[in-house]
Amino acid sequence: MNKKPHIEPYTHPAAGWGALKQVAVNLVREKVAGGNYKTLLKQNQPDGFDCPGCAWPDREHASTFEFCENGVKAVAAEATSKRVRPDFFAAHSVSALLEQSDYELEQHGRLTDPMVYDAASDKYLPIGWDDAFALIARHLNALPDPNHATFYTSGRTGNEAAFLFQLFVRMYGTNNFPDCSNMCHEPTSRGLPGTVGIGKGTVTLEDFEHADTLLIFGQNPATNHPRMMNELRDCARRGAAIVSINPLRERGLERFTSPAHALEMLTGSSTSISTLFIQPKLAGDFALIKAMAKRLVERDDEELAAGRASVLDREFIGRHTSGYEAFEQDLRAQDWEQLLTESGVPRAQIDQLTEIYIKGKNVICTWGMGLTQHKSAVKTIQILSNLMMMRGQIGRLGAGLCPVRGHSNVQGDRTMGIEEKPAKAFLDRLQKVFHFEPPREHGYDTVESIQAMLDGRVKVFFGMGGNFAMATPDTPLTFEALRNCDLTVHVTTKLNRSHLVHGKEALILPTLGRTEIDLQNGVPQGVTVEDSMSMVHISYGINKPASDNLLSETAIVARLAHATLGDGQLDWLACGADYARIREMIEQVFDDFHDFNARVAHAGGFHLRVASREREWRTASGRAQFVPHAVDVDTPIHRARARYGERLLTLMTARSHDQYNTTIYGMDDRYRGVFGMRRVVFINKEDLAMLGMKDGQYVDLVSVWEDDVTRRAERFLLVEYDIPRGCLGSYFPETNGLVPLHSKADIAGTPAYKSIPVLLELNTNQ
Ligand SMILES: Nc1nc2c(c(=O)[nH]1)N[C@H]1C(S)=C(S)[C@@H](COP(=O)(O)OP(=O)(O)OC[C@H]3O[C@@H](n4cnc5c(=O)[nH]c(N)nc54)[C@H](O)[C@@H]3O)O[C@H]1N2
Ligand SMILES: Nc1nc2c(c(=O)[nH]1)N[C@H]1C(S)=C(S)[C@@H](COP(=O)(O)OP(=O)(O)OC[C@H]3O[C@@H](n4cnc5c(=O)[nH]c(N)nc54)[C@H](O)[C@@H]3O)O[C@H]1N2
Ligand SMILES: [Mo]
Repeated sequence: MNKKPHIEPYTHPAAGWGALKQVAVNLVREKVAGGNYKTLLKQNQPDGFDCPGCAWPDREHASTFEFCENGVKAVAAEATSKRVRPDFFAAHSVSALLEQSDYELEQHGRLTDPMVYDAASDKYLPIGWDDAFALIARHLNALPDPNHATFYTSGRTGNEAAFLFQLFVRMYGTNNFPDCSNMCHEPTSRGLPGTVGIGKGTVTLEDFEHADTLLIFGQNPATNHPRMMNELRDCARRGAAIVSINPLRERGLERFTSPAHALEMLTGSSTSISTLFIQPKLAGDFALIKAMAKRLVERDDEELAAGRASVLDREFIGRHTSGYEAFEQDLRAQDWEQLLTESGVPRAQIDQLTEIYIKGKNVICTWGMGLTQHKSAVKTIQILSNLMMMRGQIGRLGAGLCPVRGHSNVQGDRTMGIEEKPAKAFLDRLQKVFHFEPPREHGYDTVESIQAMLDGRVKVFFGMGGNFAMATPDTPLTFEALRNCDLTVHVTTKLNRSHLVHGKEALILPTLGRTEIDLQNGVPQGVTVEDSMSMVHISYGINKPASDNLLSETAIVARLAHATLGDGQLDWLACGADYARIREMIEQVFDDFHDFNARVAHAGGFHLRVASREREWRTASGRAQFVPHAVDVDTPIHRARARYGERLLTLMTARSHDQYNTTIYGMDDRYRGVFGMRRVVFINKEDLAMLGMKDGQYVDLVSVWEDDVTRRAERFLLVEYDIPRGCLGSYFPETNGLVPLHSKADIAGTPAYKSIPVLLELNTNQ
C-alpha cells in the first residue's frame, strides 16, 4: 500500500476484483469492529440502512452485493473503531491540529463528546450537552436580527432532522439556509423549473430497463455512483447506445466488470460501456447541446423535404410545450462556427451524436457536476431539457431527465424546506399548520453567507454536517469569514478542518451516523431519506453508537430549539423523542407525504410524485417551456484568454477515486492511474509542448481573476493526459483556494469549480 507515488495508466475494466480488494483494504484500515462486517450486508437492503455514500437509488430486491467499493469506504469510515476522545484534544492544541492534513484529521476517528473551544489554552475542552445548547441559545437570542445567523446543511441529514431544523430556524426568524446543494445541483434545481416546472429528475430505475439510448454528461459514475454502473452495464448488454460526454476519457465509462455478478468476476469478462466518447472543452457543453438541437432542426428539414416523417415529436411539441417557434428561430439564426469553437467538438462528431439521439426511441440523459459547476450551468440544463423536449423524450417510459445527485439525502433535505429561497405556498402552509409568521425575505446561500460573514452581517455559523471551510471556494477568504464569527458550531461525526477554523467561541457537537442504532426512550428510531429518483424510504441503523455521549441530529435540533425558543409554539422535546411525530408534521405540510408513517413502513418505501414525469407542467404557462439562450462568449475565461492568449488554461476540479468530497480516504485515483499522491494536474500533450514544459515537472497553479488578489496553489505534478487542449484537471479540495468567491453560476450561485482560468508557473524547487 505504501508504494512510492507514481503514475501508472489503468488498463483493466473498472470495478471487478480491484474493487473487491479495496473493500478488504478499507475494512482493515478502519479496523472495523468484527461484528460490523454485517453492516455491509445490510446496506441498501429493505430492512437495513440507507448507504450514506451517494444518492443513487436501490433496486428493491437488491443482491447482497448491492454495495459498492465506495459505499464500503463510506460505511467503513463511519464504523471505524478509532476514536477522538477528550484526551485527544487535551493533547493537541487547535494550532497544532491545523498543521495536520485533511487526511490525517479524518483518520483520527469518530468524535465522542461535545467540546467547546477555550481561547486561553487554544484547546477544545469537554462541555455538557445542556451547557452547549445554552451557549448557542444565548448567542442566538442576543443577536439584534435573526438574519445575523446562518444555518448550513450538508446532504446526509435525514428528512426528520432536516424538517425540524428548518422549522426551528424559521421560527427563530431567518431563511439563511446555505447548503451543499448550493455547490452541487443548484443549477438543476433552478434550471428545470423554467422548462419542465419542477427541479427534479423525471426517471426511475424502471426507465433504465426500457431505455435504448443514454447520454451521460459530465459524470464519473464508476467512482461517484458505482451502483449506477450496474444499470449502465445492463443497458449496454441489451444493446443500448451509451454516449459519454466528458473532457476526460474516464476509464469507468469505457469498460466495467460488475462486482455484483459472480460469473463476470470469475470469468474476467467485462462490458464495454460507451458506444461513443465525446470530449468537449470544459464548459463546452452548452454549445455542444445547442449544436445538437440545431442539427436536429436541419435534419428535420431534410427528412420533410424528402417526404419522410419529421424527426421532431411534433405532437408533443404542439400539445405540451410553449415557445417552440422562437426557440427554433434562434437555432436557425445560430452561427455554426461559434458552436464548433465554443464546444471544441468537431462537426462530424456532432452529426454522429445527433444521429444517435434521433435513432433513440427511449432516451435518458444523465448529468453530474460536469454540467453544474460552470458560469452558464443553468442555461446548459435548460437547453438540455429543451433538446429532450424536441423529441418528446420526457414523461414516458424509458425516457427522461436524470440529474444524478451527490449526498445521499441532498434531494430530501431540499424537499423538507432546506432552501434559502422558499416558495410562498410552502411558507403559507407552515404558517397555517404551525401558527407562526415565517420570515418571507430570501436568505443567504453558501457564497452569500461567506460574504455576509466577511462583512460582519452574519455573526453565528451553525453547520449541520459537512466541512464548510474546505468545500467552499476561495479558501483563505472563507477561513477569514469563519474566524470573523462570534460563534461557530458544527454537528459532526469526525474531526475536520472546519472545526479548527473557528469563531471567537466554538462548539463541536458529535452525532450519530446513519449506520448506528438511534434509540429514543429505548425505542429504535428510523430516519427517512429521498434518493435521486424521488424514492422515499426509511433507514434503521444497526451498529452500536461510536460513544454513549452522542446525540442524533434530530435530538440535537430538538434540544437546541427547546433551549432557544422554549416550548411556547411546539413541544420540541416530544418531537425529538419520537420521529413518527415529526413525520406526522411533515405530512401536514406536504400533500405528497400523506399517510407518511404507513407508506414508509412498506419495504422499499414509496415514490414521490414528480409532476413533469406525468407530463403535468408546473410552469407559468402550464406547458413545458422552450427557452432560447445565446452562447456566452464573454465569460471570465474568454476575457482572461484575450489577455493571456493560449497560455491561459481552464482548470476543472473533481473527485479522485479515494475521497468522499473533502474526506480523503487514500492517495490513489486508480482508474485515472494516479497512485500515492493527489497534487497532480492533467494536461494535454500539445499544451505541454506549447508551454515548453514536460510531464513529470512540478508547477504552481495561479488563477486569473478580475481583482487584485493572487490565488496560487503550489507544487502540482504535470501528468500528460487524454484531455482536450486548453483544459486541465485536478482534485478538490486542494484547489479550492483558486476559485474566486464571486466566480459562480448565473442565477444559481454555484461556484464555478470546473471553470477556473489559470496560468501554470514552473515550480523551481524541482
Ligand atoms: N466515492 C464518492 N462518491 C461520491 C462523492 C465522492 O466524493 N466520492 N461525492 C458525492 C457528491 S456530493 C456528488 S455531487 C457526486 C459527484 O459526482 P460527479 O458528478 O461524477 O462529480 P465529479 O467527480 O466532480 O466529476 C464530474 C465529471 O465531470 C467531468 N467534467 C468536468 N468538467 C466538465 C465539463 O465542462 N463538461 C463535461 N461534460 N464534463 C466535465 C469530469 O471529467 C468528471 O468525470 O458524487 C457523490 N458520490
Ligand atoms: N473545488 C470543488 N469544490 C467542491 C466540489 C467540486 O467538485 N470541486 N463539489 C461540491 C459539492 S458537489 C459538494 S456536495 C460539497 C460538499 O460539501 P460538504 O457536504 O460540506 O462536505 P463533505 O466533505 O461531504 O462533508 C464531510 C464531513 O461531514 C461530516 N459527516 C459525515 N457524516 C455525517 C453525518 O451523518 N452527520 C453529520 N452531522 N455530519 C457528518 C464529517 O464530519 C465529514 O468531515 O463540496 C463542494 N465543493
Ligand atoms: Mo454534491
